[in-house]
Amino acid sequence: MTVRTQNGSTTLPVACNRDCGGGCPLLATVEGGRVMRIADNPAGGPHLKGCVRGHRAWMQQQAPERLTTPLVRTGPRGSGRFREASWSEAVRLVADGLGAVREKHGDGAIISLGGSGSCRGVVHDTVDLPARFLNLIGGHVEQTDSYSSATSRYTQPVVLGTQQAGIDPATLRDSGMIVLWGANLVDCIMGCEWRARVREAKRRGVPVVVIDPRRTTTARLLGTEWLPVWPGTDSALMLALLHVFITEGTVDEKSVAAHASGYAALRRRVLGLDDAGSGAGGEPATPEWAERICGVPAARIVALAHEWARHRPVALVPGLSIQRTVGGEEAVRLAIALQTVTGDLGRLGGSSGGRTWGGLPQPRIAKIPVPPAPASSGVPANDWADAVLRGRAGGYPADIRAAYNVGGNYVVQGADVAASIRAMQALEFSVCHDLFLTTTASYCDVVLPATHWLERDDVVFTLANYLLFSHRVTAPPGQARDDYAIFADLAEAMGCGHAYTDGRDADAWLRACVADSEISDAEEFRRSGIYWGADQERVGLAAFAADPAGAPLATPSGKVELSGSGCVAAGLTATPTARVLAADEAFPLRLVTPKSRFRVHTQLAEIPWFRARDDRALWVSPGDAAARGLADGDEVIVTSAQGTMRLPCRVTAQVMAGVVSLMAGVEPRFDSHGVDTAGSANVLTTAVPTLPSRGARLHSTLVEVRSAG
Ligand SMILES: Nc1nc2c(c(=O)[nH]1)N[C@H]1C(S)=C(S)[C@@H](COP(=O)(O)OP(=O)(O)OC[C@H]3O[C@@H](n4cnc5c(=O)[nH]c(N)nc54)[C@H](O)[C@@H]3O)O[C@H]1N2
Ligand SMILES: Nc1nc2c(c(=O)[nH]1)N[C@H]1C(S)=C(S)[C@@H](COP(=O)(O)OP(=O)(O)OC[C@H]3O[C@@H](n4cnc5c(=O)[nH]c(N)nc54)[C@H](O)[C@@H]3O)O[C@H]1N2
Ligand SMILES: [Mo]
Repeated sequence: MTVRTQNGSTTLPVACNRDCGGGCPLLATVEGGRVMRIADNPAGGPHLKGCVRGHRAWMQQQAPERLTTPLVRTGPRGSGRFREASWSEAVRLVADGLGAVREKHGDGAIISLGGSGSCRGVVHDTVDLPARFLNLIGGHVEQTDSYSSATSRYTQPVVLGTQQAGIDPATLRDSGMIVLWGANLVDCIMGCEWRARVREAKRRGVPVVVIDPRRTTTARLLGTEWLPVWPGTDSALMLALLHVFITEGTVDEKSVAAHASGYAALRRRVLGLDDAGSGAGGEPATPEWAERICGVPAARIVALAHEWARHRPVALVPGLSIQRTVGGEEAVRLAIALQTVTGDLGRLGGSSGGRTWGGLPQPRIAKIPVPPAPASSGVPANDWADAVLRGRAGGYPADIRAAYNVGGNYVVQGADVAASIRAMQALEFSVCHDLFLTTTASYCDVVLPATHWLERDDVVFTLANYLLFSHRVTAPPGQARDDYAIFADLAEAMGCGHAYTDGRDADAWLRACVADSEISDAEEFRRSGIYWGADQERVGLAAFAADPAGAPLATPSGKVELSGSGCVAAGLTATPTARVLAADEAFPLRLVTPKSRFRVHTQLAEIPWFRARDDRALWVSPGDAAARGLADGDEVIVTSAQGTMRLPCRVTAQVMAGVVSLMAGVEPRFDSHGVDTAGSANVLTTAVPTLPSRGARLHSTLVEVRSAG
């Protein structure tokens, strides 16, 4: 379907089917079957803008390193030695490998890994396609939650009774102040409308406070104030803000009585009137108390609280980072508590403090269905390696013997690379679909070449109230195939071909999904590339905020559970507490491992244009560098309880004292002593989860740094 033809080139709507969740409406210009350029689709309007990862996605699609044939492992696992195979041989080997594991160990000994690769397609979805296949062949161990948001997904329903408590970015038009709490919207996108809306608010004179241990691009470009905080200690800062609100009469007592349960206990705790106190020893959560725990000067905490009270409604927009920490559950509950006590929850211009993106329904459209499985069981993503290594004896629901990896590079992106490698070594059989020979693929027995999203027609879900049509604008290289087609062939080889396809190819599924949607004009959707849901200015929980008795929450009290028995039943403390990361003598520095704007996790890392701009150094603050005799560019050794790496450091005031930062997503390269020389963040992280959610704590790592010289 051609939108515009000019000088022999064709321009078609496309959209990244990627994990940043940007939902960026893009236009690809194609000449002679090759994508020449990608730009923003004007149909997205003035606020929806893509980023370098989308505008240059063709570089990934055209990369010479793309896999073009099936590969069968010939060397030891991880050696990267493979031979090429035909599709028919590769499909037979996978069918035989999975069949042998099922025969020997029963159904459900196969774990599904990955999924983020293309996780936003109606048809080409790297979470649902393997699940559909694995459930048809007897079941599998599925990932019950992701690395991204397990802690928030666990905690938010306890407090709010729902996952749907976000806001549409356009509602920032009504905000008096915006607090980006661990949210790096410029680099991470997570909804491509946010940046423009925050920028507009800033131009209007609205204060935009960025709370982050790093002075991020977001702090520099969108912020009016950077408030550095030690990672994994946000709950202390939040309690101290509550302290100022409570002691200075900012709390809207009437609104709190109508909307919240357990405020009295929270208040007692914050004021230190409880034996337990907020911290240890019944101390009140004063700004001075918090300063010692979170590194933010008490005066700045008080100033922030004052500014907050003056500029309501305040939109508190949390990143996912604050919950990917030890005690992240507390940050989730306290962010909601801040919005509840000030009365900005569910109010236009405010927010619930809960997960902001993906927190509201998307337009209705059917997806390729995942059938129920006879023997499925689940393991949280963060636990996958431990589950493989310890199985039932370790309390997991299955003894796992095989891994099916689609759209993930978990050996690199999972916490604790050494444990992940041990887990991959322990498997009897493993298979991977990917576009590239990743580290994870190098540990698999069979690797199958998959297509890029530019090579497929699909509808892409966004985290907002619109859908995107993404056209197939170019052909895959060599013999690369869609994951759907690969699974269809495998299912056929394993005797459930028709059950998998229902007689449809991927395009027929896409037509069926679009037909089963709220989109009335499918042709127009394909032409413009965008379908807008009815309301673009939704405020989650608005009905509850307006009428708490008439539209109660699905919590035991029908209200926001600030504290109480519902929290205890979920394994949380009755009242929120400062459960924080505390540095120790052996490892006095706190490491954060955020996302690079030039990568999607491990993707794009080796594409020359991106590689040239990528920052792979360890950020060290000037004070911490001086204390260790480090100069900018020096090679350093970084150690944690998990591992060791050697890499250059960057001495920069963009990271606060006491914190070091290394962007996640680099493939490890070990020297003969087992020291990573590439700067692969998860060599240092631990897979010990934060409890009770069992979420990842990838931003809670303690390290020491010394000169390598
Ligand atoms: N460019 C790019 N964008 C992405 C992705 C990507 O790989 N690349 N991945 C996407 C995915 S899957 C997700 S889940 C989201 C991730 O979203 P996030 O988890 O929000 O992203 P991070 O970069 O890990 O962290 C965001 C910011 O929080 C800061 N931070 C770290 N720990 C803490 C803390 O304890 N407290 C506070 N206040 N700040 C902290 C970091 O310095 C960083 O600047 O991003 C999405 N967007
Ligand atoms: N230290 C640290 N580690 C982290 C994080 C952190 O903040 N710090 N963040 C965590 C988060 S939030 C997440 S979501 C995870 C993500 O971790 P992963 O899910 O492992 O992310 P990627 O490295 O992007 O791996 C996706 C793979 O899918 C492939 N792929 C892309 N499209 C397709 C497709 O259509 N089909 C197939 N078969 N493959 C495809 C890509 O080539 C890539 O190899 O990382 C986590 N790891
Ligand atoms: Mo994520």
